[in-house]
Amino acid sequence: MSNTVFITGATSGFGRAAARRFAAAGWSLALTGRRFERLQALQAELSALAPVHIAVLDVRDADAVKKVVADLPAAFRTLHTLVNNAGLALAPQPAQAVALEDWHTMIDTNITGLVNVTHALLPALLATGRGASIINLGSVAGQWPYPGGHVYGASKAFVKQFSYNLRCDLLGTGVRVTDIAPGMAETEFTLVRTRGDQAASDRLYQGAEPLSAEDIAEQIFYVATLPEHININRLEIMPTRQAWQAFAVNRD
Ligand code: NDP
Ligand code: 8X3
Repeated sequence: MSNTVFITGATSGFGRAAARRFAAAGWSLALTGRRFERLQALQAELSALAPVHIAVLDVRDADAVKKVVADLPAAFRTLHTLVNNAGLALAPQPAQAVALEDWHTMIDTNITGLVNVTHALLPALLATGRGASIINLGSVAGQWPYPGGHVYGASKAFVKQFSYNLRCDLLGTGVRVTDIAPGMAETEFTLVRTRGDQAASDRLYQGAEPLSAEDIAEQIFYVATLPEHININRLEIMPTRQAWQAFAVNRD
């Protein structure tokens, strides 16, 4: 029987590219996201390569997460890898200009959603034991501060620390945990962050040779298929053209 991967946010970007990467290797796919038409299209595209189960899921809804997990068909219940990918940034403005609702949406999705899914799938991962993986999508924003990062970066710092702490508790179970922390990658991420401003998204990536969704999917697949005795704790990846700047100083 093939290995099974459960991916959140499979309708776009890293999640969709990861679905394609695992399908190419013949893994069974449990794909979730809020946009049903995209899930359907992906299922139609990948079904020739691998078994594909799709389920509409908003990760913020703990009851819905439990139901999707309970309703997994028998063939998808022996879980090898969870890719906790669903997430978003909103409001690139300074903190003092951001609506509280946007902060709540990021916390509800990137933190609450991620723990909802992890909690619901931990029993299946523990049943698999050795070789199973939880792969969480963090970000460079969880490690390095920048203007406009406010709650987004803080939510990804949670992902990093939660991943490390899970490692401690799962020691001895065989279940691995990795925080994959990409830098600038061209997906629908900036379109979401700017609420649909395609020109702003294009400007950000133009000439920067950003990471692609496929670049990150390859890293996700790499982590999931390492020998069972290897755990990558955190994998931070930037485009060659991206780096840090000096501290900012406010002078009179
Ligand atoms: P995209 O916007 O292309 O994809 C985001 C995915 O998350 C979509 O499939 C979306 O699906 C899903 N999603 C968003 N909210 C929810 C929700 N409430 N419930 C379920 N699914 C949801 O962005 P990326 O592929 O770039 O982002 C994927 C992850 O990687 C995110 O966690 C992001 O923070 C992180 N990341 C992105 C970087 C980048 O530069 N692109 C860099 C570092 C990290 P749908 O709308 O159908 O629900
Ligand atoms: C997304 C990458 O650099 O916009 O997590 O924070 S960045």
